[in-house]
Amino acid sequence: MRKRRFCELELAMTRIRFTEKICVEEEAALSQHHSTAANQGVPPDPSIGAHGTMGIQLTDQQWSLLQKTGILVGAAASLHLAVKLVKAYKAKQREKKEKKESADRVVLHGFWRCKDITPSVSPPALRLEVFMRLAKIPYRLETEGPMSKKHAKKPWMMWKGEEVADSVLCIQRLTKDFNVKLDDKLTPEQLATAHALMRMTNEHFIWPIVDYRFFSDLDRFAEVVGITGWKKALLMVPFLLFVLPRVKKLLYGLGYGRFDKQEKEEIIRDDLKAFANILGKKKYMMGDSVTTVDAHVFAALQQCMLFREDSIFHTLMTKEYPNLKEYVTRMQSLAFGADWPNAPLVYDPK
Ligand SMILES: N[C@@H](CCC(=O)N[C@@H](CS)C(=O)NCC(=O)O)C(=O)O
Repeated sequence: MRKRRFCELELAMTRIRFTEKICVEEEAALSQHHSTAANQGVPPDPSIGAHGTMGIQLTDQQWSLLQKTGILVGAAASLHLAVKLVKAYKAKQREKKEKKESADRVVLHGFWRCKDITPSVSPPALRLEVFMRLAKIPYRLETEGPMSKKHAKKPWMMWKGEEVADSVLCIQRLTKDFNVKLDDKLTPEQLATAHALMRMTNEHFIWPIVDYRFFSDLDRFAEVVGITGWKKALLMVPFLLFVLPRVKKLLYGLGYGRFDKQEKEEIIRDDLKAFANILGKKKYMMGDSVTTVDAHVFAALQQCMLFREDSIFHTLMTKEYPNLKEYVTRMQSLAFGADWPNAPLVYDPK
């Protein structure tokens, strides 16, 4: 829309410039004719400059240039509009198909798989997918779709013809609709602890992960998502120019981005120590049975294991708190089994 207005504005400006140029030329020709006529003592020829500054006479060359400009601008605007219409049509068709499909299974809008490494580099997308596997809910992962209409983020899901944004809201909705009993044995106090743990994981611990990923070892992240060689050179420029400044601003706004390296390492250590102490010798966060909060905690801790071996996350989880590394392995096999890490896009527990 903005581009079309810009094209129209360009066309109008071209016309104005043209008119101005021709008016100036005509005025000059007219005044030269008048002064020559006066010098010669003859009356000026009324046919010269008959249209004055209002009647614009274009030469053939000027007309043809104006027409060509108009045609080019018109063609570009029509092409832009056509592309927009085709995209809108395709999106509508996809939505229609997905609404139908979502009567029987969830369509999970997430990110691409990372071959031989991890099913997702997005903690929220991974937690939703893990939850569906723990609860045996059939789904299809859609990696090419748009961001959610409501939050402009991923993941989101199409379920029963409805778009549900936000992984936590998706989990709550599916728990209700599928009558998921993962947390049924938890006492109100345990439920509250699980809730606090879920919030700490999703609303706090996520930021050290994001910060480390983008500002301490971006090369490793590029490697994990399979962007290497010429693709990396090509994508790095827009990423450095547009994505990283946005993330930096976000982290600064949250406060985490204002800590120095040593302070950040203290925060990471304290959080991992808390996870390790809550887990203790248990198999899962809330006991020996898996519960919903494990989907949240696992999705975050698994991402920490993707960092290089000499990273603070990896070192702590391997050497100081090895129960966390074992937990990640246990959860991986419980949720994905043999599908780890190259899980198929469709999960059908039947
Ligand atoms: N609270 C949301 C967080 C989702 C989120 O932040 N997703 C990231 C990708 S991991 C995203 O879409 N970012 C794009 C953006 O913020 O523009 C959830 O749990 O689903």
